Amino acid sequence: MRRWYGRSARAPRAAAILAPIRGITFAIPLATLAVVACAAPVPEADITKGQIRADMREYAMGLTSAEVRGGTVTFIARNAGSTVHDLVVIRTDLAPDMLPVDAQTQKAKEDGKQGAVDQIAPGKSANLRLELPSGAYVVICNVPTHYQLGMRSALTVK
Ligand SMILES: [Cu+2]
Repeated sequence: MRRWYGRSARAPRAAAILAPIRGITFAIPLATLAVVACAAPVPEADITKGQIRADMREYAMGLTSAEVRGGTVTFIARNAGSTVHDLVVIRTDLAPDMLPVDAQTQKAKEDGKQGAVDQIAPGKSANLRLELPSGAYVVICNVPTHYQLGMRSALTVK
């Protein structure tokens, strides 16, 4: 008898706890669908016109081309991630993962910086047009720690 009473007393409590959890698991797939449906189309980048799209996410910097001819180069900095990112173009002979990092700011040193776009919100794109002479470049995100976490990519201007 004791056992029976014990179970029946607990049962309604368990149901009350489960009800909101069920609501959450149902809401998450719906929210994901809404975000995907509203996402902006991926901007086209035509390398024959000197256009390179930089796809930024946690924590990678993907370039649609690793080589481009010298002259006017347009970077389409696209934040495909879920946090704010920057795009910084640096002319350097150092390997992409060898830029010195400032221990205080946790940012890579920007010696040789050619241009930048700051604070690109998730889902947004911004264009950066630069005149680039031939040489070796590294394209990075310099939000503190993002460079070290892998947001860097090599670019050769021919
Ligand atoms: Cu970043």
